[in-house]
Amino acid sequence: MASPCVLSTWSFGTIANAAAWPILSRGGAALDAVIAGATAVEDDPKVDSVGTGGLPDAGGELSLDASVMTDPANCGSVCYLRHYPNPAQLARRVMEKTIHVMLAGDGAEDFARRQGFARRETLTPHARAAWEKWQREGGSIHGAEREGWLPPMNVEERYRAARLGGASPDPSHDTVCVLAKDAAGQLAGVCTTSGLGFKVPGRVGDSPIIGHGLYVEQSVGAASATGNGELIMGVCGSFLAVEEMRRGKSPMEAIQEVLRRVAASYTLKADHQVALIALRADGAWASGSLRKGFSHCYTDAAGVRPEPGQFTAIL
Ligand code: SD4
Repeated sequence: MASPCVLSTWSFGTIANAAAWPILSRGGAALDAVIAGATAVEDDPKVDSVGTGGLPDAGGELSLDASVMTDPANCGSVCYLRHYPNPAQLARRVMEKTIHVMLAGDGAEDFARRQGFARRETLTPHARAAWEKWQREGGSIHGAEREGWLPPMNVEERYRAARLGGASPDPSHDTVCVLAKDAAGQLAGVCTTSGLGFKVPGRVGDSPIIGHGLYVEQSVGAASATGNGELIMGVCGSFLAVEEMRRGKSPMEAIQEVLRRVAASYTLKADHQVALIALRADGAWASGSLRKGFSHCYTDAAGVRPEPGQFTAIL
């Protein structure tokens, strides 16, 4: 019997792990556990970067992206999903009920309706107010299309600064990635987000794209990424991390290689952030980020560990 564990991103990873761990600890499947973890964060209206409560795009509309994976032949995703609050569950339906991997926009919404998902208002008054404030302060679709514009990012750090008495924080935008291993030794992963705050309408990031926001291969391991999707997509971040583990690297070395590749491939801006978590098939795991401010939550039979990321590439 394997030792079950679950690893997720950011401080709200504690919410994901609290929902996933009871499933794992009673011998349940990693896939059920990661979906339960993702759903718990999607359903928390206080998390303004995932599911209900997420910040909208520059046009004031909330669109959600998610992917789920257990192996190359078993993955699914949805992107640009509006009015349905649980993209991770819908991504699982795409994986299990269709011959396809990815559904987008209107088609994904029609599929959700046919699958019996309830259409709901997902934009909360709080998220709408944040968008209105952004507009009052000069934000616009035109501005969002401007070269050099950068959506609010790396915000946990700013929240911490604000709590310590600094200026009020920028709006948050962080993705929940959940990787788990169950008692049968099976791996599963999910990645779910509302994407970057006030993004250009129609923009889709790394999270729902297999190999970018998430990659899982049973015999090797799992990896998932968060941060500026545009930086993750150019290097196939999660696939690269799993590929490095396949070549014998530890989860930490694999993450470091991805971060090195990101730093070498882009002209980084001060606010750019990329972070990854990785879980190898034998249960070894790691987390790391380009810049400080990242945190993860790891849970196993010994308890819950909400901790800062283990490695920071640029101090
Ligand atoms: C995206 N990677 O849509 C997501 C956002 C994120 O921390 O993870 N923010 O680009």
